[in-house]
Amino acid sequence: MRQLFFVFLALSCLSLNSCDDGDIIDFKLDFENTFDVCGDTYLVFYKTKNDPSESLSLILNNVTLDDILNVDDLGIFENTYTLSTSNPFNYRTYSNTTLPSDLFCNAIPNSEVNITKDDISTSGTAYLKTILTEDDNDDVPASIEDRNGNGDLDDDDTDNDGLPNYIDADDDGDNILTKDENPDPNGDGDLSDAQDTDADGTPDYLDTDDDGDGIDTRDEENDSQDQNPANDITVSEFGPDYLNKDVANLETPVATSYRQHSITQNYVVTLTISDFDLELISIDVFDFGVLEDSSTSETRTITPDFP
Ligand SMILES: [Ca+2]
Ligand SMILES: [Ca+2]
Ligand SMILES: [Ca+2]
Ligand SMILES: [Ca+2]
Repeated sequence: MRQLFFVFLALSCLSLNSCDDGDIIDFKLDFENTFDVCGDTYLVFYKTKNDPSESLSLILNNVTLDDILNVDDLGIFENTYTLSTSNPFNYRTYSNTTLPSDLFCNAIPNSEVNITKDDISTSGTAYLKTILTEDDNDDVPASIEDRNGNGDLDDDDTDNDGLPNYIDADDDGDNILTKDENPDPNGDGDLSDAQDTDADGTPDYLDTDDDGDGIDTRDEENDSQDQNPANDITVSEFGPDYLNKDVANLETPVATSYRQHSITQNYVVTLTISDFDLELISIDVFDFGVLEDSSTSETRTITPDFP
């Protein structure tokens, strides 16, 4: 847990702007560096703690979760909001020993909640920033998927299917997932031991003809043409035909489609509140932390256009 440390000043001290050491109260707010969100047509960003029970919350009207997850082409959303009576920032204390999980966003407030202090700021700004990162979870580190090594992940597309390698779960477009072609058998991040069935110097995950029999892997579907050559086995003791150079069937229909790809999406939403006017907290910039919400982890699927 990251401990947030504030120096609290008595209100009289703030107004006079001159206090001796005896007026400064050291005060620790033991909130986590994460926050939650709820609401539909408006959002409440909040964090709570117990012992003693306290909450920090920010309401933003006319903002939805979809809005703040709607990133641009660079995977970024950012916006600054002005605090007001309809966008207030609150610090509250409670006499309750523990706070209920449904403290906010209830049509009917929980009658058992007893607020002992409600400190509110209706001035200042809130800055929200969302950064989306995507990954193919293919066991190949993103740095290695930057095959031309220029630091730009978007211009590396080994199979030219429109999906850059770092989000392409089938890098050679052979309809066998990269992770199933054993790019890193011992999982140490060093791909020099990547599986290379035909020993042609091109690891299987980048080799369109894994057994070197002259028939492309994705065309070795002798049994079922379902964009999965792994389940086409003519001789069981030698495994799938795409890894068996002695099975090279020219009669099999060639592939006409790529398999569906899954791409995981992780949204990191951060909130910073500045220049607010709370009676109890004197700080110029408050790092509210990182949003923890199930909506920040998604998966999208795509089937690349077949050449
Ligand atoms: Ca690709
Ligand atoms: Ca990949
Ligand atoms: Ca391959
Ligand atoms: Ca074969």
